[in-house]
Order: sequence, then C-alpha cells, then structure tokens
Amino acid sequence: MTDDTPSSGPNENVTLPGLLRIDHVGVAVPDLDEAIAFYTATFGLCCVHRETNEEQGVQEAMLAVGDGAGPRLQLLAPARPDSAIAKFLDRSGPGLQQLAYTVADVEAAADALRARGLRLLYDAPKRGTAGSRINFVHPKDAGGVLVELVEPAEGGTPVG
Ligand code: MC0
Repeated sequence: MTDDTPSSGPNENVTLPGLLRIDHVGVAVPDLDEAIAFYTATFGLCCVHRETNEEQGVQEAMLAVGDGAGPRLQLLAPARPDSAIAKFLDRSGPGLQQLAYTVADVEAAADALRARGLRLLYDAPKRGTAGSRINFVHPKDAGGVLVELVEPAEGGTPVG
C-alpha cells in the first residue's frame, strides 16, 4: 500500500452494488392523511404520489422537497395489522424506518451484497412504488438500518 492509497473505500477486486443516489427515506406513521397534512403544512413538502401496496401492506405517499430534484420523503402507514409497518410501529413507534438507494439493476445490486454475506429479504425483487422493483437488506446486516434497493420503472423518474 502506498501513502496515497485510501484506507477505506471501493475495492476494485469486489463487485459493488452500484448505488446511484439516495432514492428516498421512509418514515413509519400511524395515519397517512394526518402525516401528509403535517409535512406539507409544517415543512412545506409537496405530496407528489400516493398508492396502496397490497403486497407490502402499506398505504404510502411520496413527498418532494424543494425543487423536487432530490430524494423523496416516503410516508408509510399500515394497511393491515400484520404488515411490516404495523409491526415496526408497535415495536418502535413512528419514525425513520428505511433508507432507500436507487440502482440501475436491483438483481445485480442484491447479488453483489449477497456475495459479501449480507441477507437480502427476498430471493427475487418485489413490486415497489410506481412499478419500481425492490429488495431489502436485513437491518441487522446493515448497521441497524433497513436498506432498500430501488430499480425505478422503465422510463426514469420514480414518481411524481
Ligand atoms: C426491524 N428491526 C429494524 C427494523 N425492523 N431495525 C431497523 N430498522 C427497521 N425498519 C430490528 C428489530 O428491532 C429487531 O432487533 C430485529 O430487527 C428483528 O428482526 P426480525 O425478527 O428478523 O424481523 P422483524 O419481524 O422485526 O421484521 C423486520 C424486517 C421487516 C426488516 C424483516 O420489517 C421486513 O420484512 N421489511 C421489509 C418490507 C418493508 O419494510 N415493507 C414496508 C415498506 P432486535 O435487536 O430487537 O432483535 S414498503 C416499501 O418501502 C415500498 C412500498 C417501496 O418503497 O417501494
């Protein structure tokens, strides 16, 4: 190692997951309408998308910040009592639930992380916001953070 070799950072000998940017930050909330009202009135965010994801058991909203060019805030409310968000709220209360990164290829990103010994929650990607394809890294394998990988739907901009 020479003096100018970084002591940490990308290792050219292993495949990296290809994270492009922060896609969104997810916050668990008990009531979606109330949360949207709070974030729009108090912080001036703009709700640009809403949907119910039956498979995930969530009612969700995406909120844009400022000019909308950057990452979104995702509000996640339980659509049923046995959902991941309901369990999170029961255990931890409202608050930060996940950090999501945009990737070009969710399967390749998941494979790269599996190769490093991280547990991915799904064998194959599932449907996420606005037709995106998603997978998650177990929070116990990512420093206590539930990491989501998001491959946006064909055509680019995830939502809005
Ligand atoms: C659980 N733990 C977390 C956590 N959820 N730590 C950080 N962040 C979270 N969100 C911790 C617990 O405190 C506990 O720690 C340990 O993990 C329990 O692990 P477990 O028993 O294996 O699992 P569960 O039953 O608590 O479930 C956690 C798990 C689940 C991440 C597997 O929430 C899940 O499947 N999430 C992925 C799906 C999801 O989150 N869907 C909702 C968003 P201790 O220390 O007490 O052992 S849907 C979405 O996001 C879509 C619409 C999109 O963006 O497109």
